Amino acid sequence: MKKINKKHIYVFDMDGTLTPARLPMTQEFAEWFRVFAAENSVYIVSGSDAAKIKSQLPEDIFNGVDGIYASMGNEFYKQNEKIYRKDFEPDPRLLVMLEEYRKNSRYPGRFFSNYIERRCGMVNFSVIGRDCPYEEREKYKFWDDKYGERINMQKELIKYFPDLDISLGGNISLDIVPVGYGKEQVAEHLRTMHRRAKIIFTGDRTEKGGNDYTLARRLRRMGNSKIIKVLDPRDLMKKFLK
Ligand code: M1P
Repeated sequence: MKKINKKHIYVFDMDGTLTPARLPMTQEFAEWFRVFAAENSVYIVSGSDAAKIKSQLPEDIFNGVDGIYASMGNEFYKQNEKIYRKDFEPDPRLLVMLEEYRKNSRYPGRFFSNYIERRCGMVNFSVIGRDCPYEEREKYKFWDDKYGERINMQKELIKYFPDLDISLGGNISLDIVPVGYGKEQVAEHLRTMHRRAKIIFTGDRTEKGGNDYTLARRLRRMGNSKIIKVLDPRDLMKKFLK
C-alpha cells in the first residue's frame, strides 16, 4: 500500500511500547495505531517470537504493517510470510550456568516451567520460568528490582561469554544472542531497504542494558535517525499526538 509519508520510517518495540508487557494491544491503542500504520511505513521489532507477537497484536496489524522483526531480528515477516531466519546453537557451558542460576536462585516465591526458552537465533532465560501466571511475574519483577538478580547474572555471564550479548528482556528475563545478532541488526536491514528515509525508533528500554539499547545506539551512529523513549503505550500515544 502507498504511504502518505515517504520521508520517515517508524520502528516500534512491542512489549511495554505498543502493548503492556506480555499482554494484548488495547483496543483504544489499536484504533489509533491502525490509522498511523496506514499513513506511515511501520516496522515492529521484538525479542518475542512470532507466535507470541501474534498473540498480542490484532491479526490485521500483524499482517498489515510493513514488516515484523521477531526474536530480536533473527526472523523477519512481511504480510505473514517469513522472509528470513537465522539460527544459533548455544554453548553447552552457557546452558549449564543457566541451570545453576535456576537451582541456586534466592527468589523466595514459586518457580514455573520453560525457564530456558530457545527461540530462533537466541535464548531467553527467566529464573522463575516463562510459564508463570501474570501475578507471579509481577511479584518476581518487584523482588528483582530490589535485589538485582537479573543484573548480577547479566554481569557474570558477560564476563564468561564475551561473544554473547546479554540484555534484560522485559520484566522477568534475560535475552541472550551472539554479538551482532541483537535488535541492532535491524538497523542495517532497514537502511538497505530505505536508503534516504529518516528512521524513527520508539522503545521503552533504550537505556544501556535494556533490550532496545543496541538498536538505539546503532541508529544514532548511523545518522538520519531519531530515538524516542516512552514509558508505556499511553505515553507513546501522548508523545505522537502532541
Ligand atoms: O519484548 C520484550 C521482552 O518481552 C519478554 O520479556 P519478559 O518476559 O522478561 O517480560 C520476552 O519475550 C523478552 O524476550 C522480550 O525481549
